[in-house]
Amino acid sequence: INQNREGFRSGFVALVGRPNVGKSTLLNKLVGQKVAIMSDKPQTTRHKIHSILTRNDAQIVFLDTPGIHKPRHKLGEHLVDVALGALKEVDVVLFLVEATSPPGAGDKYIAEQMKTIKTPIFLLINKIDLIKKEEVLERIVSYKDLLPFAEVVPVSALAGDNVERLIDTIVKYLPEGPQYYPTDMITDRPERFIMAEIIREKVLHLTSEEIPHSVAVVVEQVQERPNGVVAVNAVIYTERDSQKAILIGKGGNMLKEVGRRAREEIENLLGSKVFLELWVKVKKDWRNRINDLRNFGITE
Ligand code: GDP
Ligand code: K
Ligand code: MG
Repeated sequence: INQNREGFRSGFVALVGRPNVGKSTLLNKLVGQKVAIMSDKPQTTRHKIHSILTRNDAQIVFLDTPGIHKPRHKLGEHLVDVALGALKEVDVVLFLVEATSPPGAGDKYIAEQMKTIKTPIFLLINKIDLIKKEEVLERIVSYKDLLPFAEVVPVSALAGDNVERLIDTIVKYLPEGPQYYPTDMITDRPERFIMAEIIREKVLHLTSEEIPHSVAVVVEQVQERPNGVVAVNAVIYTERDSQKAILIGKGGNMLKEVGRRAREEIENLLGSKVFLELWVKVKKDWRNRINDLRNFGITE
C-alpha cells in the first residue's frame, strides 16, 4: 500500500447531522459492514471512528463524528469540539438531514456552526424511503438554503438508494493521493473496541431512556481457548445502583438477553464461537470526570 498509482484519488469525508438522522446507518452501508452502532437513541455515537471504502480508483476514509448539538455537560462539550475539529481536516462534509420533516432547530444549529467551514458540504436528504417520490423535491427546496451546498443528494441509508451515486460524486471531490489503508481494511478501530460498541448497542436497544447516557462498556479480556472458543470478558459501567439493577434485570434476565444478542454479533465479527461474560459495575458520575473518560478510552 501507500503506492502512488496514476489517477488514484483518496481523502477524508466527515458525516454530520443531528442525532438519529442516520449517520451510522449510512456509514455501515457505505463500507458494506457494520462498523458503527445504530440505535434510535441520541448520542449513540461517542467516538471518532474511521471507516474505509476502497475501490480500484479511490479510497475514502469516513469519520462518523459524534453529533454536533448544544452541549449539556463536559462529555457533550468534548463531542462538539471533536465534531467541529474534524470538519476542517476533511475533503468533503456530508450533512445529513431527514426527508420526513423540514429543517428543525437541530439542523439549523449545525448549519450555523458550519458557516465558516470552507470544506465542500453535501446536503444528504436521508430516509427518502419514508416519503413519496413527488415530495422529495419539496424537501430539497426546504433545506437547500441553509448553507451554500456543493451537492444535494437524496438517499436512503437503510435501503441503499442512491448510495452508489453518492460514492461516485464524493470521489470527484477527492484529490489525487495514495491508498492510506490496505484494501481489505474497513475500520481503524481494534476489534476490542467494536466488541464493546456492540455490547453498548444491545444495552441501548433493550433498556429505556434513563440508562443509555450513563453506560460505558470496557472489554477487559479476550482470550482464545485451545478448543477455538474465544472468551470475552466485559464490564458495563453505570452511574447508579438503580441503573445496575435495571441492567441486570429480574433473575439476571436483562443481562442474559444483552449477552445473547451481543454474543451472536461478536461471533459474526470474529468468525468463531464466543463465550461472553458480562459484569455490571457502578462508577458514580463518570461523565463529568475527564480522567475517567480517558481510562474508558473515550477521549484521545
Ligand atoms: P445517527 O444517530 O445519525 O447515527 O442515526 P442512526 O444511524 O443510529 O439511525 C437512527 C435511526 O434511523 C435507526 O433506527 C435507523 O434504522 C433509522 N434510519 C437510518 N437511516 C434510515 C433510512 O434511510 N430510512 C429509514 N426508514 N430509517 C433509517
Ligand atoms: K442514534
Ligand atoms: Mg450514530
